[in-house]
Amino acid sequence: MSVQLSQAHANLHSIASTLSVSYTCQRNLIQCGRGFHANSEGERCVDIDECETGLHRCQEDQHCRNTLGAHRCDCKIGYEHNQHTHLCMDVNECWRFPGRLCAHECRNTPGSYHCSCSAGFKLAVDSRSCEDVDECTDSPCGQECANTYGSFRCYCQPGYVLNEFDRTTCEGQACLLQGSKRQWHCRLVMVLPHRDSLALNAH
Ligand SMILES: [Ca+2]
Ligand SMILES: [Ca+2]
Repeated sequence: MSVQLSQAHANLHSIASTLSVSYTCQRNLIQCGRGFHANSEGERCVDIDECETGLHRCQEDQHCRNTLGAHRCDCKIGYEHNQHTHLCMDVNECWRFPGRLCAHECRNTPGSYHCSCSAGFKLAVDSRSCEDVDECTDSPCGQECANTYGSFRCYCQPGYVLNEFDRTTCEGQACLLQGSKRQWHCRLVMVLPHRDSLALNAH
């Protein structure tokens, strides 16, 4: 205890005995700047974690990040701070990175984006590339099917021709021997997709 402090202590003791009151010596409270507060011992200033204590001013769609003496409100992934509105706005990834995210088509969504493929293709496992659909696995042709990149083609066995309208049905004329007079007549045979056959008599 310094000489001055000892003298002050003696003076206080003298005054206290005169007034019949007790006293204790307390350390002066430390003064901390904005964003800081005194630690529990009152010895030093420590940072206030506004994110932990709920003192932040972040919106619900923002992430609070504590910094020394302050805090930040970061936008979530897929959003960015707009200087005019001061809000977190969705990033239109399709506009920002044209042709770089999706093999075929890109559709912007809130906070993200979605790739899709042209007809005849399906989205690959990486959710970006497009791969050919093998349409022949679903037997779309009356007779034969050939898968092609982005499409498929039907063709018919000898004696049959492909219907020029639906491009899947095979039509043929099979001549049949009928009766004892050995008369011939022909019937139109349509071979439809999924192996259903329809026979129409044609004389
Ligand atoms: Ca987006
Ligand atoms: Ca195909």
